[in-house]
Amino acid sequence: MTLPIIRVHWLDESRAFRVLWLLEHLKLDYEIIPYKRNEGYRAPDELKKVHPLGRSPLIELEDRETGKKKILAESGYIFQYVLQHFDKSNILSFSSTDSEEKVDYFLHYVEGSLQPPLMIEFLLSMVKKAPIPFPLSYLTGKITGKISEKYSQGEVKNQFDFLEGEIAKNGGYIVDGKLSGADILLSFPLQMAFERGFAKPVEYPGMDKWLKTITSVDSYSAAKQKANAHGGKF
Ligand SMILES: N[C@@H](CCC(=O)N[C@@H](CS)C(=O)NCC(=O)O)C(=O)O
Repeated sequence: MTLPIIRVHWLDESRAFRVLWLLEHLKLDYEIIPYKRNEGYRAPDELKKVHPLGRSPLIELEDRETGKKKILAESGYIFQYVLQHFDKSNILSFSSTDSEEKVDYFLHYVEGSLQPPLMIEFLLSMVKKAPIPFPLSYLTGKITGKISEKYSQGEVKNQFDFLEGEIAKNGGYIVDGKLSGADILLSFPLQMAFERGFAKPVEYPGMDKWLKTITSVDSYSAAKQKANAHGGKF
């Protein structure tokens, strides 16, 4: 089967990095179409010409014979599609259906359950850091602190405890003792959470070790190099 031309609409400093890593790991040829964040740290408007929501990642698949193009959005769906259609030598796949189903679950879990409380913590931290004059800063500090305390902080802990347990049960990986698309997709929110101080690596030694292990593969460095060559700050 001839593979289509794969183009990644890649936003710098974003979760789109995982798609580069996935494609590198599967040794697929692909092109990168880079976008820089604007002064408000949002994606530039050009991305809306590719998909109405204007978010990244997006992948564009072009049939080499007919020239017909397809745009795929949503990281979990992009992963599922790429793994299903392009991992023909089963580099990241499992022979067991149960394991494959677990991977699918995590591909939905990352954006559906893990990302929302992390996003809330991120937004609250931005408000805390904003140059708001006193006494308004006192008030916003109290409100953000309460939202974090009543919901997002506890929810992040809930998610992290769950993932620490999964890694312990699965031989140091998310699913059944080997690197899969689930590990690659989970890497970004967990790296960000540690970097931003929403969780501490010492409290999650399994996850800390897991991150070091999975990011030590060649495909990770190769994806970083590609991102850097396109002006990436990662
Ligand atoms: N659920 C989507 C989220 C996509 C998304 O929000 N991407 C961010 C990059 S981290 C983005 O494009 N942000 C720019 C913006 O919102 O303007 C996915 O999993 O792909």
